[in-house]
Amino acid sequence: MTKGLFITFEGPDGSGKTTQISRLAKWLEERGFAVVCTREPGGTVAAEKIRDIVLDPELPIKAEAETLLYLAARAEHVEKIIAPALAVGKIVLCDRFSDSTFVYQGITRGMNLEKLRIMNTFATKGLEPDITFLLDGSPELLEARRQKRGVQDRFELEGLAFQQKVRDGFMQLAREEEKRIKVVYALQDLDTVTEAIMSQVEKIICNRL
Ligand code: Z5A
Repeated sequence: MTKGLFITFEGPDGSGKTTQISRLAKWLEERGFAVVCTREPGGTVAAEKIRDIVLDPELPIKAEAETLLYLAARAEHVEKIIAPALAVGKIVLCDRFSDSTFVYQGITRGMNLEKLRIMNTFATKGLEPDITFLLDGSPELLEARRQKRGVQDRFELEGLAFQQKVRDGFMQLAREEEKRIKVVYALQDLDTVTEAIMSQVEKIICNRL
């Protein structure tokens, strides 16, 4: 492929994004594609430092400041990692991106969505994913997975009502952008989820080659 492919993974915490990214990366690499796996907030030294701040449950931050920190991390990440990889034809698999801002800071925290979209475009210079996999599942069942992990970040401590708002927010975005955002039911066995994702990626790659 001459132009890279930008694939993002979204969904509630613990929905299996990280697991599916590593499975998809392995599958793509075995087929000879150059893959970059990355995450938000994070991906660069500065953005990882911002990650430590925004996910610290003992460091309360106002919604406005939190939003700006996520966007600052994204601006760094796009400029230094994502855009350069796409420019040389790599496939970028990113754990969360702009949709998380629209759901967590916008729909869930109540920041104005239109303003957020404008600020986000400033941070990304207009870069949008080619395809997004939304790993969806009921908050109660995902909560059981999260509890197994132990350590909780700022959002994990918010409770089930918050998680339901997050789920509804992602589904709202999926309805608005059904061509880009593919909903995959996360509470199936690992292989079934992976196959659903791989078949969509295969279709896109075949159309690009
Ligand atoms: N955030 C924001 O507010 N605004 C923004 O703009 C951005 C982010 C970019 C980042 O958290 C937080 O930042 C996030 C939103 C906010 N907060 N929340 N909530 P993070 O990066 O620390 O975590 P996360 O992205 O929310 O999730 P995660 O911990 O990385 O989980 P995951 O990647 O979705 O799941 P996993 O680690 O692959 O799987 C979780 C466990 O389930 C693990 O033990 C797996 O082995 C198991 N698993 C996965 N799939 C299956 C299946 N199919 N069956 C059985 N078990 C499974």
